[in-house]
Parts: sequence; structure tokens; C-alpha cells
Amino acid sequence: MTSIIIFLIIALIMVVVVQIGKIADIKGVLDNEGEVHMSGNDRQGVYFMIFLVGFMIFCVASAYYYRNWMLGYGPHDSASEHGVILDQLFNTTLIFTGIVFVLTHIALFWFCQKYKYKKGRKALFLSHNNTLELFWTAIPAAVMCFLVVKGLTAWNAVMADTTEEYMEIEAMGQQFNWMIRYPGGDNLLGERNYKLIDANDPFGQEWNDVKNLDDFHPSEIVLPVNQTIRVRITAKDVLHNFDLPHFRVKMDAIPGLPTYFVFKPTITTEEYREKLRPVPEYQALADPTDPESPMLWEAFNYELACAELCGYGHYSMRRVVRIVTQEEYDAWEKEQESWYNQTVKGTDQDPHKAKSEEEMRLQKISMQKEAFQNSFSSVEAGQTIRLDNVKFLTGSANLEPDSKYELDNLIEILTATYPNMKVELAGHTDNQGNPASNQALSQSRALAVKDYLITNGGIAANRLKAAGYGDTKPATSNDTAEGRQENRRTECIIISNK
Ligand SMILES: [Cu+2]
Repeated sequence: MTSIIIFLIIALIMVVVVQIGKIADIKGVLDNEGEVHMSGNDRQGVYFMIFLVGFMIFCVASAYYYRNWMLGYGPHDSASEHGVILDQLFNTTLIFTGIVFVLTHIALFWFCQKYKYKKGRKALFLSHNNTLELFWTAIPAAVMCFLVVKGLTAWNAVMADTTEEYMEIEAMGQQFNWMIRYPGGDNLLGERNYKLIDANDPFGQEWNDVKNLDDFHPSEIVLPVNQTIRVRITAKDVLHNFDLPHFRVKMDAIPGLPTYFVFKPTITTEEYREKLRPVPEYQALADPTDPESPMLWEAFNYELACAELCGYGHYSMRRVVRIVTQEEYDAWEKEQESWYNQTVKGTDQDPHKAKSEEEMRLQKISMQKEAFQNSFSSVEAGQTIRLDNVKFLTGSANLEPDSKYELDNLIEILTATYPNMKVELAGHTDNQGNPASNQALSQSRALAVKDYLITNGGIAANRLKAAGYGDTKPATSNDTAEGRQENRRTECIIISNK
């Protein structure tokens, strides 16, 4: 509503101005102008000249005033290798267009002043002039050719896909943020498929592809200095534009058509701040309302922007980019947790779920081994070590498959650590059922363990004694289920260690 009113006011003012002009014309005719008209022309000729001088001074002064804020000049020299080429290209273009700009403006206003109406002066009628035609065609053509060739050369140099070793990251634009993906330890980005995109898998990464398992999605973009970076640029919804102004990197992010940009940052964030430090413009407070806030140069950060007007939240696509030394980068990378580990591992989406369970089982077994070895750290005759992980199938003397890990650990103790140790293998049951059959079961279980050690470990039979105690030596009360569980056990009692 407000804008309509403003528009109407402007339109009305224009109508009024035109009407006043008409009145002035009519008045001139009525007054039979002559002298009046002439002095008006002189005055306007002077105005033109004043405007010309003022305008030129304004152009030069404003460029001078803002020089330390402009990219491509002084403290804002390019922070990437290829950016230097682009800056040169811009400067060359600026020199040519600058000359044309100054000359045409001088000519325009000077001519208005010089050829203002004069009584009796007639315009020169020039139908054709070959020399002039040649000049104003040939000179712009030559300049254009020069600029285009230079531009193409620069484009080819900047856009040549690198053969050098590079680190590839992916930037995916979406309304309204940049999703960033790093390759992780293997330095390779995993495969992705847009059909897999959902809340848990924003890039649509194929979890079957092991290259994906270490890819991580950091909240901050950190890159090592002097390292070639290839950015794979994609978009999820509409057109975005990946813009790193300080590195002169700018490339459209197009849904369905991956693009890329290769660049090498040459100045770390810290070094860039040091460059800004002596510049007077950056000595001010970053937040003028807060006297505690850092100086502008201290608060400087490289940034990633979206340079395509992609919707209402377009501005919020800004992300901070930090350029650091290789050591700092390595430390940072180590801290990053892969998206797979964070979000996918062990869920229904995880094709490696089964495998991870196996890994976890092996991890558990290796922890058991450590604990078991520790229980043998000091050995005296008579000492009893419970074989907690030796288990039998219910009511039988058949070992459960996983018992072998503990028995293998025991074999290692008896061969490598204490090759002379003699032990008793003692079987115990709870007090349920018939004492005689409990005794027989515990005896055959102890024998089963002894057999295993002889058969699989080559332990001499005379170092091993198997004894069944049935329910006669409970470790705890048989009144509860937990107590009875505790009492069903196999023990290794040290007889001697000589
Ligand atoms: Cu955008």
C-alpha cells in the first residue's frame, strides 16, 4: 500500500514538473523571448560544466574513499592462486572502460556547452565519412578482441580441471543453507543418489559404498592453506550460486547438473586479519554499540555466500570459511565425526548393521581377553580364577561356541606366560536336582575343559587336573536365581607355578 502511494506521489510530481515546463514555454512565446532565451542557454551551459567537474571529482573521490573496502585492491588482494589472474583481467578491463568513461562524459557535457543555441549558427550536415567510420569501428573492435582473448585465456587457466592432487569437498545448495560434505580419512567422496535423500541422509549417500562411511558434514568450512581444493557444487531445489568472494570463486549450483570449481587458498584467515590490521578503516569496533567487541580486522572472516537470489531466506545462506595451516586442519579433521557414525550406524538404514554387530562382538572378546590376563597378574598356589565366559549348553557337558575365546586365552597363559603352571579345573553346579547327577555333570564339564586344553592347546595332561564338585561348594546362596547362576561355574585353581 505504502509503495503504491509513493509511486502515485512521484507520478504526480512528474506531471506537475511537465506542466510547469509547458507554462514556461507558453510564457516565452508570449514574451517574444529573444534575450531571455539566450541567457537561459548560457546559464545551463555553465551548469553542465559544473556538473561535469563535480561528477568527475565525485567518481574519483568515492573510489579513493572506499579503496580499502574494495576487493582486488590493497588489503583485499586475492586470497587464492587463480584469483590473481582474474584480478588482472578486471584491472585491464577497468583501464579501458575507465578511459572511455572519462572521455565520453567530457565530450557529452562539453558539447552541450559548446554547441548550445546561437542565433544564426547552423548545424553541419555530414552525410558520410569513411575515415570516421573506420576509426570508431576499428578501435572498439581491436579493444574488444584484446579483452575477449585475454578473458578466454584466463577462463581456460582458471577452469582447467586439475591434474594435481586435490582434496574434494561437496557443497550442496538448498533453501536456505549450504550443506557441506568432506571426504574424511580416505579422501574420497562416496557415491550418492538423489532418490535416497531424506532427513537422515541429506545428500542421499549410498551407505553400501564404503567411501561414504567416513564422509562428514561439518557446520563450519575449514580448509588447509596452499592445498588444491576441488568443490563439487550441486543444488537440491532451485538455482543457487557458490560464491567465495575473497578467493574469486563463483559458480552456479544447478539442480541435476553438478558443476565444480578448483582453487588453492594462499592466505590463512589469521594472515588475512594481519593484513587488515594496519588499515585505518579496520581499526573501528566490529559492533559500535559494544565497546567490548573486537576490532573489525580481528572479526574478519572469509565467507561463503549464495550469489543467486534464491528466495526469501537467501541471505541466511552465509557460512564462515576458515583457512588454516595443514597441522590445524589435520587436528580439526580428526575431531569430526562421520555422518554415518552419527546418524546412520546401527539404524535400519545401515546396511553394515550386521557387520557392526560382529565388530562389536570381537571388540567385546578382546576386552574379555585383557581382563582375563589381568586376573593372572599375580599368581600364587591356591588362587582361584573364575572362568566367567566358559559356558555349557543346559544340562550337558558341551561347551557353548563362544567359550573357546576364554579357553584360548587360558591356553595362551599356560603356554606363553606360565609354561610350568599346573592347574585344577573345577566344575560346580547349583543345588537343583539330584546331588549325584550334579556331581557327575560337574565332573564331565571339568573334563570337557581339560580335553579342550589338551586337544587345542597341546597342554600336557599332567599339568591339568579335572575335578567335579557338584553342589558341594556353592560360591553363594542357592536361594535366588541369580545366586544359582553364580554357583554354576567353572574355576581354574592354581596348584603350582614351578
Ligand atoms: Cu541460494
